[in-house]
Amino acid sequence: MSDLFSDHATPEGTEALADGAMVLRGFVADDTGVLDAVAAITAQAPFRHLVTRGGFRMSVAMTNCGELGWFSDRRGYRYTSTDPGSGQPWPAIPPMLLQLAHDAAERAGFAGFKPDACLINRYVVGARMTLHQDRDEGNLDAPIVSVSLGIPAVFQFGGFERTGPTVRTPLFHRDVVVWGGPSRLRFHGVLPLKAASHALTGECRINLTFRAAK
Ligand code: MD6
Ligand code: FE
Repeated sequence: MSDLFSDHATPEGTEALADGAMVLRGFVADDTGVLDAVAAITAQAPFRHLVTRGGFRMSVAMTNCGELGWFSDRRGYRYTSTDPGSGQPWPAIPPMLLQLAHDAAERAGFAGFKPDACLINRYVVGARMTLHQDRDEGNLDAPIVSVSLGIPAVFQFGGFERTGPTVRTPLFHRDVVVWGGPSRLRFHGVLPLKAASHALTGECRINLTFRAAK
């Protein structure tokens, strides 16, 4: 993968996916710290399976922290300032997660990233995310920082239309994808998870995506 864009110099331990999109391999130093933070968030705002506008139950379970949280129901997709399940504000983004997102963005060349939304996804074996664009955010100049923990997944990314060629890369425990600039609106998805187990998460994958949504 790293010689796909061999004319683009990338920092040590990083792999360019496209112009403005890269994987930072093993970037998460404190994996248990991140998972403890996720556990504290889900104690307040539990994982749940959202439905799409079309009425399909998503295979990935979701929750959020931050001033805004991503939500979907029969009325469609949107960001909300409260958890529709409880009526309470989404839990705040813990400082250690803000720091992680900021540092990953900086490492990828996006200085000063201050996310106000963090979508947390939980995948079990067989769960997947079909090709989509992340375009509901107010600030498309800011990148997205995406943290992978637990069992591996295959990330799929394409161009600016749903159809057309895609490239695939595995994402492992502690990898971070940073995605912005000219790649910010690329279609991407996650293939159905294969059976596996991880010492810290069991048979699941936890993904956190940090955005500037306001
Ligand atoms: C996932 N990630 O990795 C889903 N979106 O589970 C995303 O949808 C995503 O990883 C935008 C940028 C990076 C991502
Ligand atoms: Fe996405």
